[in-house]
Amino acid sequence: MKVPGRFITVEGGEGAGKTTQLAFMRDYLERNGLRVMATREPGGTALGEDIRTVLLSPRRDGMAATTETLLMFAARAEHLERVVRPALAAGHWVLCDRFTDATYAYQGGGRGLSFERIGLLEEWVQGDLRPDLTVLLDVSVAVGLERAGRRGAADRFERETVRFFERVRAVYLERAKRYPERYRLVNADRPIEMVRIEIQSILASWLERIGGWALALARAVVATASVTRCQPALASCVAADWPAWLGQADLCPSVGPGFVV
Ligand code: Z5A
Repeated sequence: MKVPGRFITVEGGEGAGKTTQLAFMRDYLERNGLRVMATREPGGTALGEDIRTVLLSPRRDGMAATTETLLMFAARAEHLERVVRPALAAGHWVLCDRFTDATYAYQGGGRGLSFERIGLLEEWVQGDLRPDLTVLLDVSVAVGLERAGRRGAADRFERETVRFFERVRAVYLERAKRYPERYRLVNADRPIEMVRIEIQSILASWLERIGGWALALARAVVATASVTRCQPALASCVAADWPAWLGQADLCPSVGPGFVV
């Protein structure tokens, strides 16, 4: 029987609060009896994290938009093959900080790469895999940049202009309108707690909607899972623990088809 893992992505501009809210989301889903794996893009695998370092390094200033896009999808291919698909197949609910919507927003909107080309890569790398739910934290550019600015040295993206981030935001909003079934739009200009409460209510009604046998089966999977050596590494992966988790994943080459319940 197919195990009902679900794929949830969190998107938003610079400083939208994705990392902060993703930790709350994970906690909420786990309290609802679900097995959750949190991850991020670009990254989520040892190779993906190396690619991320290249992509974010200010030393790579001036990287061609095509190169940037292909690197995003190279990291994604690795992430899907080694982490996301196996986790979904094993019944995990995968919570991902950014996914392909970010490519449409940043490389499409921000850099001006054609959406058709991004669509071709999406088909090639993902096949028919798309997020089941995408929470878009919409933050005004000034507020987001101010928050991100508190963090110290800016990465290669954070050095972009306000107009770049306005284009990114516009594409996210267009996509939210275009895919209302999948997207939930949240005003992230508000305080952390208010955003958290709204996301919790979104998750609650989404769980309610899924309901029935799918949710019961997902919970049963958690209750009856026979834990393999690799599973704790996946299950305990939280945004703040990426380096630790990646270290463990490296020790677990069987995170993949051998990852079974
Ligand atoms: N990128 C791409 O171009 N194409 C792609 O396909 C993909 C990614 C997948 C790295 O992503 C870069 O990769 C990203 C796009 C590009 N570059 N940019 N920009 P990332 O997600 O790792 O990097 P990020 O967007 O820079 O994340 P971030 O700045 O860390 O933002 P965040 O995770 O959304 O925010 P946070 O860490 O939760 O919060 C930031 C600070 O604000 C922190 O001090 C919080 O306490 C504070 N905060 C959060 N929420 C609030 C609220 N509501 N009120 C007040 N303060 C808040």
